Amino acid sequence: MSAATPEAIDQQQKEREIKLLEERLEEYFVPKNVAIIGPSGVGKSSFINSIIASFSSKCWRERTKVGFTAGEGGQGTCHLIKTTKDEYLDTERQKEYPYPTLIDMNGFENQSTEDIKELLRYILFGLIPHEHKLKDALKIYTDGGLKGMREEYFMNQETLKVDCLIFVSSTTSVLPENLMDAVVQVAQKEERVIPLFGVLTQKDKVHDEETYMTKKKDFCSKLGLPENRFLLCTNYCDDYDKEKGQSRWNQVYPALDVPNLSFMRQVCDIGIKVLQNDATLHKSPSIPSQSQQNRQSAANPLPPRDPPPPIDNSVLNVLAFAFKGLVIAVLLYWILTPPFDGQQMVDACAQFEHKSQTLNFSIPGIKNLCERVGDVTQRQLMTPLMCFVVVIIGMDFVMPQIIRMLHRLGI
Ligand SMILES: Nc1nc2c(ncn2[C@@H]2O[C@H](COP(=O)(O)OP(=O)(O)OP(=O)(O)O)[C@@H](O)[C@H]2O)c(=O)[nH]1
Ligand SMILES: [Mg+2]
Repeated sequence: MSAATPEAIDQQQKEREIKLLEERLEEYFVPKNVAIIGPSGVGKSSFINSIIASFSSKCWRERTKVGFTAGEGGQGTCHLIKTTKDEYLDTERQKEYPYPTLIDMNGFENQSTEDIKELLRYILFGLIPHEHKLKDALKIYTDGGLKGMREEYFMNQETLKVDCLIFVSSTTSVLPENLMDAVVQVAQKEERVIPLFGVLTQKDKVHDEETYMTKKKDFCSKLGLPENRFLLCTNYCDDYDKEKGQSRWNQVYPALDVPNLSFMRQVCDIGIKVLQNDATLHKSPSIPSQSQQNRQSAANPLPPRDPPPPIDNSVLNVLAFAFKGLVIAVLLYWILTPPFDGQQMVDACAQFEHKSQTLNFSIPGIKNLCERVGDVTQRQLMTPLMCFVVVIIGMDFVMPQIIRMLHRLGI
């Protein structure tokens, strides 16, 4: 019997890794939102494409654009781009599992300034929508400061709340320590704590083991990463194709996929989750725009007043539910009102009863009707109807809290 080739062994390992990953994914239903961050050109988009290729048995495909963004005319990622499992998976069988939604982005220089941290907060809380240009957000800061940014983004829905953050750097570039500081500060030290992972790309360019080990140590200690949250990888790229003498668009490379899959098994673990996931970004009081402020101060140079207190989201929720209840009650009242005057019916029944007693006669149909006159005129129906409305609205309010509690308990 001939010995298995290294390629066949890699292929077997890849299949085993996919099986292990899917066993993890079986433990929950909603895909995790996994965001990839790092400075320009370190291989973030290449890493996302490599991860997607590792999930596939066919070939690598360009799912998010690769290319280093140098300056304004650069070729790389400019927008926040999400790629969902339905877009990247090859088979219907795989789509039944909650494979993660991968979020690619660009626009972060090696800085730990207020604008970078603020933008990062919005991203982590899901306030930045798919295909939004991140450089625009930073431009808003340049033009209108923190107030301008808040005005622009605070009212956005939390549509893409990040469950896990992967910081990417490369073995060949200087560690972006300032950006790493900003990420640790915003993702790990604020109320909502997001699991952080780290990737060093360009394993193929590591020639000096000692230099690499020093870099890896610094990278992991700065981000506070244990071994299971770190990956050294070679991405699917032109250099690797050249080395193999093959083209990635015709195949996958199981040797590259195996470590990626093993890493993604950690990322997708249900146990590695956000702390204080229900915390909301502190929404400060509405701030007038710069031009409004200028106009106001020119026309009316009053001393600044205390800002109004922030509107609590839960108060808004209660008001919304109360309004909904009111609308349902009014509609029910309108639908159930009989098409005749209830009071006239009551009077007629009283006269009928009086006459039937004095003249000693009875008409059974009318007698029965008059006995149920309260039902017909709704008086007795209103109390159960109101109870019904209160219970329905109460359930609307209570059910999300119960589901969230069960979710937190991991049920
Ligand atoms: N040799 C080698 N090259 C890589 C590797 N990963 C990425 N590259 C190359 O690095 C360049 C930049 O890769 P991208 O994936 O576009 O980097 P990015 O971080 O998304 O860049 P921006 O979107 O501009 O921030 C490309 O030419 C890739 O082919 C790797 O592991 N090894
Ligand atoms: Mg990119």
